[in-house]
Amino acid sequence: MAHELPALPYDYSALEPVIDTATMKLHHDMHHAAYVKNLNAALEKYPNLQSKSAEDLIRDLNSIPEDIRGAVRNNGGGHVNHTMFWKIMKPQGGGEPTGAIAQAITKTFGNFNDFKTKFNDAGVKQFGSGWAWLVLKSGELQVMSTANQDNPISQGIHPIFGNDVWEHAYYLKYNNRRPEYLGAWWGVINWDEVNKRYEQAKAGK
Ligand code: MN3
Repeated sequence: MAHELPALPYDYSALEPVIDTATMKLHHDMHHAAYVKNLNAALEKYPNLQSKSAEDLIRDLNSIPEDIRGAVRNNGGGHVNHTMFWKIMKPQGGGEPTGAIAQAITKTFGNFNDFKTKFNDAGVKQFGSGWAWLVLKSGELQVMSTANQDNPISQGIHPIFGNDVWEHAYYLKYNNRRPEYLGAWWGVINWDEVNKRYEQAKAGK
């Protein structure tokens, strides 16, 4: 069963003005599609790996044959990361966190604003391409960043949500102003989905 590009759960224009329509089209239809295509191509000569989920493939990269390990890391990671990314955003999202994640953020970071500052800082300081993350590591919330399409699950860490700081995610609208993109992005976050992912992380999934 080949990996498939998931449909966006809303229109290309639904996250305007935070994320512009042209960026959404390119990002989903070209970038994410390419990760899926390249992941499938890498798995072509390894039928026994084709039934594994993308998450399972990147969870234990050492078990992936060396000749496709880099391709699986980059494209499997790209597929997992973007599949998450579309879901943790929504039109008319944003606002203060809700539910269990709200309490956990306050407990760990003091308040939502201090958490946002820390998260945005991780995104700004990620040199080149990568992601900023809120993760659950050994039962504790933590902010981290990864390079390229690396996902925390390859390090045994549960990703709760991440923001894409590759230039393709913001350059058309924000040009080189990554901090402005990171600040505006909180206006589309989907706290219901984040809470779902927090529960899954706590359950060790
Ligand atoms: Mn991207």
